[in-house]
Amino acid sequence: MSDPRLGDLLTASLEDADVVLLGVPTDEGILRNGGRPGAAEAPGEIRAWLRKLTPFAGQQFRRQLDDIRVADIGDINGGSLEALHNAAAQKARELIASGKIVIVLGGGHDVTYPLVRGFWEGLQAAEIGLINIDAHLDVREKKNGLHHSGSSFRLLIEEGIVSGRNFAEIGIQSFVTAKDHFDWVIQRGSRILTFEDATTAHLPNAFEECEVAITHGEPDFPLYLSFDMDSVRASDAPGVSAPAPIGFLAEEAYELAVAAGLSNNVRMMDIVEVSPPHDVDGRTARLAARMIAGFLAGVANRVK
Ligand SMILES: [Mn+2]
Repeated sequence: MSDPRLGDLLTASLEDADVVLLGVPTDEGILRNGGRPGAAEAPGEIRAWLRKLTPFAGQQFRRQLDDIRVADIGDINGGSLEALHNAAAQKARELIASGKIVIVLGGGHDVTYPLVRGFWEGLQAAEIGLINIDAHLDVREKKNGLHHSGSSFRLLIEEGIVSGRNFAEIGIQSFVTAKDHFDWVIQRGSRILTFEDATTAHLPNAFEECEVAITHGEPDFPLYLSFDMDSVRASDAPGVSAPAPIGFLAEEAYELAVAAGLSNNVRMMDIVEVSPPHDVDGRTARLAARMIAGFLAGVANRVK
């Protein structure tokens, strides 16, 4: 009997791959934002759990993970945070321009700013859509002139990389969000689906509702999904920089990842803020690994 593992399957060459896995290990942007470091260890830890999973997504799926080709091209390293961000943007640009679906393992949430910039440049599309699943809005201003883990979405909108009407945030929580920041996002014409709003609906429907809203129902509207693991409640995801007592269940985070994988529009996804030194029994990294597997199952079963 054969019992293959994803570790045996994440071996496609970059040229042949449908999906590319990339790590951006850094927690410098979290430190700049006053948070707890540790996210620099996340890509290695998430990969270790991912490699142990089987490619069998379940009988509810027509195709399994061995029906797609996935290349793990390792981590981006080096230098100052700005140098790392530039290298990440360059890599995202190249991979997206060559038609790959890209999954990025952060890193703090600051990495989303250069990655979306690279995504936009690589596509050479007039417009892109962006969904952030997060407890926080992450639209703070720079600190001392420097970008940090709480400012990615402000920069992306202010620099015109994403227009406000093409941006949505899902899972935003009470009492960790400044009203001025909330108002700023709404004034940009963006959509906020709070944690309370999102959990009243079946979550995959909430994702699709946001997708339809920000892509204006147009087919082939390229979409980037950013998933901050602190949107999951701390009992299910203790290993993050900013744990939250309230948040999505592990199952809900998994279902959101599957929904994103199934969407033809989603060309790139990041999972950020996992912090292995604060984790309990690898719970958070294991959940991130399951979410990546779920996203891959969705990709394998896309209806083209
Ligand atoms: Mn965030």
